[in-house]
Amino acid sequence: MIPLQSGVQSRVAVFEEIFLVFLGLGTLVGIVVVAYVLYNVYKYRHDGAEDRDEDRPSVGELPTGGGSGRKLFVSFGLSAIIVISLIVWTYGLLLYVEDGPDANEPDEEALEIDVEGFAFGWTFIYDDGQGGEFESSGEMVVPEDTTVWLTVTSTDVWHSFGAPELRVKADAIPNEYDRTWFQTPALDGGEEEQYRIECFELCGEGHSQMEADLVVVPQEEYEGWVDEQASGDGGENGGGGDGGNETAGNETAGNETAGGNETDGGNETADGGEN
Ligand SMILES: [Cu+2]
Repeated sequence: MIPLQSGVQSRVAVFEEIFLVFLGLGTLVGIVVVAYVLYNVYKYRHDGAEDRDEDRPSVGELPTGGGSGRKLFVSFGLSAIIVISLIVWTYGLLLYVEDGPDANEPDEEALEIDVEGFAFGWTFIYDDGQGGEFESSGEMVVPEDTTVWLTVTSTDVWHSFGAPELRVKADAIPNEYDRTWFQTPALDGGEEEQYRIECFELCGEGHSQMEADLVVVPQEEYEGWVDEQASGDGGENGGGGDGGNETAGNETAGNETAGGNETDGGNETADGGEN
């Protein structure tokens, strides 16, 4: 799912790159260190002879370093260069993840979706393109090869929106609006792809069922879905009303139990800024 036509680097690709570079360098350093240790173990092995090798180190002896500390200086300098470049490089990539791919030039094609967490489910609010909006409950449908921006909040207690496979996570806190983004993959042969959305903040007894599907579909299919949603019972706000036009039968079950727990909200909103 890495190849993208739009040339936007996805979060998945960024984190994979960071992981592989650190894994590669770590492995390299490990090999050098272990090889050097083994070389010395072999060089100074006990061969039964009693003669004292001139350059054999003895217990408690301090290393003297060759060439007036040049060896030490070079190894320190090299390590510093590697570590500092890694920090700068990683920081740059993380800034890209923070700011999004359209930080410099706004992406007109980007899709905006508002996400509302509630005990225990997710509502996705879309712009219908005609000045109105419609809701999808339990299923976030998005077109392929597109940058999707989310504004995440909660209507009751603290939740955390996450789509692990897309490396997306955002706080869902009442009256706070956390922005995050992800890039949908270009679909191979028009087959839709599905990812899971979960809650990552223990929020009550229904927490572990607080899931939704993120479905990536071809562009035309997405447009058809938007028309269908917008013309269906668009504009209706009742929580129960949305369940009907969705395929997400299991999600509606979760929503229903939410009603009874709404009162929990009071004590949760009381505590101020965490993280
Ligand atoms: Cu939760």
